[in-house]
Amino acid sequence: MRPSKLLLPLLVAVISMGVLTACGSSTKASSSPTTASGSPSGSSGAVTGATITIKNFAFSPSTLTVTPGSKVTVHNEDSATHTVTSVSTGFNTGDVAPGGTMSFTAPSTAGSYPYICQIHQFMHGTLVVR
Ligand SMILES: [Cu+2]
Repeated sequence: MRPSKLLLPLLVAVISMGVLTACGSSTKASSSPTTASGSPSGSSGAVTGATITIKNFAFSPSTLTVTPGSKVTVHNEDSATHTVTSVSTGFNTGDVAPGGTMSFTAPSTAGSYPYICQIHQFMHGTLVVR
């Protein structure tokens, strides 16, 4: 009876220590989301030369179909600044100056992505990814 009485507290101590350290290390790991907004601008193997042309406060074509992750060029032929901004999260060219050209990368997930001009929100278009 003597050896077991000595062993038990030791066992409990070892087990509790192990549980404590396991708990502490797993839950304390704070996953800080590093907002990496810098997308690599390496244009390697352009898929399709899809282009959205803005003219007379309208997107042309109004519905553009591209492959996932392909590069889309936006050309502004108006005398006003426009943007191509997806309604939900997806893409945003930012300001495209009159006569200017911008490009963005299409979403990698297939779907229908409505977009607007942030400045003239009556301007609507749809990017279809498939
Ligand atoms: Cu506009």
